[in-house]
Amino acid sequence: RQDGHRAAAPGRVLRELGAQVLWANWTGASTVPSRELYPHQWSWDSAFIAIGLRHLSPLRAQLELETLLRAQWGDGRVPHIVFNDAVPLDAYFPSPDFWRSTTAGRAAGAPAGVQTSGIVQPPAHALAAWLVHRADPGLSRARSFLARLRPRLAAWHRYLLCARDAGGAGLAAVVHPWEQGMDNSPCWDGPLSRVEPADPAAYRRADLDHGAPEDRPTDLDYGRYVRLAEVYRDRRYADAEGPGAFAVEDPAFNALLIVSECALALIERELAADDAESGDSAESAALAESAAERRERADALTKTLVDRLWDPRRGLFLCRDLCAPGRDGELVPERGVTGLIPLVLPGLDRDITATLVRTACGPHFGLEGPARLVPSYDLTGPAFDPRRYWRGPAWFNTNWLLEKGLRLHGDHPRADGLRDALLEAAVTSGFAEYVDPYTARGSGARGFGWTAALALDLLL
Ligand code: 9WN
Repeated sequence: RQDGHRAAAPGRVLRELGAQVLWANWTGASTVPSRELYPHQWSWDSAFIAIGLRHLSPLRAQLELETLLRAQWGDGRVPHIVFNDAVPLDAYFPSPDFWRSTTAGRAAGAPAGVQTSGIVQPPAHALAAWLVHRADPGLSRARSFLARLRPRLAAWHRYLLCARDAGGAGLAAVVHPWEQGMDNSPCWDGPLSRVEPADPAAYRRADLDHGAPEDRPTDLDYGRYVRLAEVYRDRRYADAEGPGAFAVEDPAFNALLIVSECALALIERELAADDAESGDSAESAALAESAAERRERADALTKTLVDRLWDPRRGLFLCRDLCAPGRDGELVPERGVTGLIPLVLPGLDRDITATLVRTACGPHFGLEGPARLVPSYDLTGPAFDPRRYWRGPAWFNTNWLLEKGLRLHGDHPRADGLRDALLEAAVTSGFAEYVDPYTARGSGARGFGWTAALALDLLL
């Protein structure tokens, strides 16, 4: 299937192939990223998958988000993995017995009826919920989809904005590279270097049963991931004691939080209008006020993002390593695609958006040549590797976000070019997990959930 469908695959063929992937990965209540490599539900994958699934089945797209949010913890966190009990324990590492959500997670309010991880992933969910609602507002109202999800989304954002404000400036910090979602990005090499790796004999990497070692993070990276997760678990997932050995303010994570705050404001305005229509004026006024506060918060957070993470010299946002020496830690001098993602923000200064587009098109990311898709890391950087996961390959979710950002700021020709390149790479690679940024040759899993979903979204 890999190279069987050429660039000009008509929309109908692409839609059918993308739908086949999403149907094959559907488990009855949610979608796995990949049957082999990732056989459970992942948090930000589900958000992107719901955005595509809404075009095929608005009901399934609603269920996708509902299933994830049912696994929310009492403190508001949405776990990065919701485990499927029917899958053998050794199919994925770390498995539920590692995270111990129902015991170690109890103090933080982990739910009893489902096993989850204890860390989070980027908050794209309110954005997804809004888009899913818009796909079929009648069905959404009939199932009270937004009304049921809103309190959960609000608690999720509150958790990130309060419990995760490790830097004290208002931005959310991630405490593990898996939380940011770009696991082995060179942006983490510095912050991770202080982490003592766990003993490799104490665990088995199930990912290497399905993924080529040269495509995946190294054993040294894994040792550090495991150590960080163990320490957080053994502290019972408590955030109040302050960050452990790793705490980073990340541009993409916070940009998605801001975009989702704006989406949650739209959700609240919609619900306020419904309440006004049904005569509940007190509830309607409360929702409208909350929506207005969220808009203001989104503007304030955008300013903070610029103050704390913008690097005018490099022309992109950087990660802030909060555990580095100094009162505010230090900016990490690596160019990762995370630093371009704030292009999705509606409230960014024109100068900054123009600079971000220049950076995306320039030698470091090569959007106007030589790259076909925007790489995950600086093409000229010392750590660049076109095969290894988040150290160079191009990913479909980050490119989809950049396509949205270009379009939002009125750059339709570039957005069209990126969309066409994404669609071509998705279909010719068999909906690969990631591709070589120069050749668009696929690597990692095939039939990958968000690749199919976001291609469907771009088609329509
Ligand atoms: C760890 C599921 C996830 C994505 C991440 C991606 C990868 C997991 C892994 O797969 O991470 O969470 O086992 O490598 O880096 O972004 O959500 O697709």
